Amino acid sequence: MATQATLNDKRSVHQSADDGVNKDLVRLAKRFVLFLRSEESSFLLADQVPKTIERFVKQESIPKDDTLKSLEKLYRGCQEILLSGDYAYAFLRPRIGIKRYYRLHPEGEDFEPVSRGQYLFAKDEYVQGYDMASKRGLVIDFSSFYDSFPTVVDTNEMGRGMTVLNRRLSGELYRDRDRFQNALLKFLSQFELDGRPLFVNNHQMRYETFQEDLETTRSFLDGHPEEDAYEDVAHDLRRHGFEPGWGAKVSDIRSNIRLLDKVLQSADPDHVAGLIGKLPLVKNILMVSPHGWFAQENVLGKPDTGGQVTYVLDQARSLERQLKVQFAESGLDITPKIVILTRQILDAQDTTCNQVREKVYGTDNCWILRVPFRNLYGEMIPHHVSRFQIWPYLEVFADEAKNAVLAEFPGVPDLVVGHYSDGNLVAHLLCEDFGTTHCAAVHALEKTKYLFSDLRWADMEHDYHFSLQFTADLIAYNSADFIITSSFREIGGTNTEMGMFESYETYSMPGLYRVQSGLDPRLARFNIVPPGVNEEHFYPAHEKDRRVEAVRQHLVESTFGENPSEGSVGRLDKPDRPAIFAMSRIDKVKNLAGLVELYGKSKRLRKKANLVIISSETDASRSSDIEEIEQINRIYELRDQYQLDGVFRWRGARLDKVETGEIYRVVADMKGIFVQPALMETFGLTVIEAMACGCPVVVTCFGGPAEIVEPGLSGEIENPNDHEAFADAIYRVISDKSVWEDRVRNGIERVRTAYAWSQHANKILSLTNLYSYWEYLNVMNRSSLDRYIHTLFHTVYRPRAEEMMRGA
Ligand code: LCN
Repeated sequence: MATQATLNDKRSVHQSADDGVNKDLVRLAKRFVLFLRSEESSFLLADQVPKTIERFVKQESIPKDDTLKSLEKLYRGCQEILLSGDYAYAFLRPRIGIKRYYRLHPEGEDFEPVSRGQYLFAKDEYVQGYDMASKRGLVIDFSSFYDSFPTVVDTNEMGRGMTVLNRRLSGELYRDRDRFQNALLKFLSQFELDGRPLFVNNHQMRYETFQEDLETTRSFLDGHPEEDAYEDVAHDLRRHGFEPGWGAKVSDIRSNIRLLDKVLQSADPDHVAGLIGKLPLVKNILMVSPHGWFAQENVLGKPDTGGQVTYVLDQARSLERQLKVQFAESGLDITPKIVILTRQILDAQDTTCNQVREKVYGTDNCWILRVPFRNLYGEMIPHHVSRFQIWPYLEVFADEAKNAVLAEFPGVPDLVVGHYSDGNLVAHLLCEDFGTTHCAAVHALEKTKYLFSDLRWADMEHDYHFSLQFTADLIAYNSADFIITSSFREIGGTNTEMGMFESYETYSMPGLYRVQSGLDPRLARFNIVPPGVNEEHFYPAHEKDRRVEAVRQHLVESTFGENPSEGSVGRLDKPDRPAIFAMSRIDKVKNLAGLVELYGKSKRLRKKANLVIISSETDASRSSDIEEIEQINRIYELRDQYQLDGVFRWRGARLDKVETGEIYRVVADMKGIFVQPALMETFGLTVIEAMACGCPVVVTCFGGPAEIVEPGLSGEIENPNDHEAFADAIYRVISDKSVWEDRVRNGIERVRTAYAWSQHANKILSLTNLYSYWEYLNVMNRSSLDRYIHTLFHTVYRPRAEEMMRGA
């Protein structure tokens, strides 16, 4: 089959003055390949390519002429170069959304385009040798299922899936007007409340007959006082086929019915979104988040437990709030219900993770529901299981959860929101049974976090089990009706960095399978829906009358004082100096050790400010997590190496939400700064929380934080591997009062305008309605895709999970 890559790649990889082969460039590229062979570097990753070219130029005394410029241009954005067999292969990604694969033979006259399949073969050959690589194996290719599914053309529209889908499908369907009009009426007539129809009654399933009723109703409403309630017009509306749900007041009912008329007549995508997106179609929601420790207190900072828990709880609260508003505005007396399904951990330590049911604080009807993991013999697993080890438990968990969930709702939920890879796999299994719309929230994809996690999966399998996780990702994210991410980068990356989802498009796990088309980041399924901040806890430091003095004082003493809380390390000689503050788990990827090192190296930072870190643990002997132990030990080494006594405080604590908001404000009171130095961060909720509290931020350039912060305006963005640059950025802000104040002001404003939970919840509800609607019209031809996904689960995922369980 001709893949997209071969079709795209007909044009030449380079251009010369006469538009023919640029012989000088090919010659130079071949010399570069010989140089690689002599260096014995047979695999270069994106960040190594420019450095290697630099070395090549220096060592080989390459003239800095136009040919060299062309070579540098050719390899700009190059993701991989590998030497395999006689050839050198390159995966070029000149900009977002564009991928090309080429190879060059030492005696070749030009670069040769290769298909994705050939490229993956070369990678396998590189890892396994020719004989193994040429054996028949499993090839995964989802592309044919999406032949008729809308994709974005302009890469700027990546992540605006709903807009693209609406535009395409509205246009297409309107060409078949009859079908569109009747289908919309039929769609609306399927909703009911306690056995009574909503919106339109099922006598109104044909537009021809409905049209007259619509016109009569419109003029009837036009003549009615705007402030009258639904009850005043209910009888007349019903006579013409209109049931409750259009509004609580005549003014709302009138504008919604006008909109319905417009949609039926024109299928304009904005009207479709405006009408269907706003209708109260969802009342019961299931959220699935088995990841980490899930509870409302004492869990943040425990292994695998951070922003996701905060996100899920706040999302549940905001969804309930918006559902209530929606029902009130539509005149419907409905109490929505939200259930968060997570795992039960019997050895709950100081948490409530052993409780089966728990009410979510500040809600009327949101519940946490816990179901245990079980071993081969059906016995409960009492302890927490790391995110890398949970794969064998999920199918049985989903089966048991199914009955527990059904006991919570009157029927099946109207929407299932899966969270992270494990939650989305379970959400997929449940939705297969329920037939419910599946919204997938991502939080993190591990693939780009770990170098060679696909190619070298076999070496890492014992600790990480990526074969299961990446298969689960392919299954769950292909099966979800729509995917929400917090940032663009998660989908399409940047001009130099691959998007997290993009990395699932074409990859190989040698010996397991080759993925020729896994997840296409251009599909109109991806929607950027950033989270918000909880305004109750995260508000600016200058709002003094909202702050609780006792909490402030306690935090000052326990974090900065002479007698800090138990588990704290280090002394502060001048506790009132500005603090360079960081707070996170101690995973390697969070890079707290990198922060200690760059602070230790910078004399002027040490002179100006203290380094203050809060993480859940400071004592390696109390941890059982390998990465955590390694990182803790490394921080102690660095503390000694740079003699940080007197300027470094490391507090081992898990703060609750009240304290978390207040600690950022305390840091702001001291004219300090919050830093986020992660080597990769999907979004970075802590960044928006700190900004909302009036704490300036310096953040990593890798991942979501770089999309939150507008550099030089609402914060600074730097490469945390470049210690000097990162330290300079911190210094710039803390050493200049006006810069500091400027960042505070702009940071607060940025969060206020761009990150609100109410917007988030509204968007999810309207996406749910719209995707369910298009799905209902069967424009996506899902059944063959579903069968392929089902096969993948049963032939790849399940046997591997069973094998892992037997080995556990
Ligand atoms: C997981 C992460 O790694 C963070 O970057 C996010 O802020 C969090 O989940 C919430 O989505």
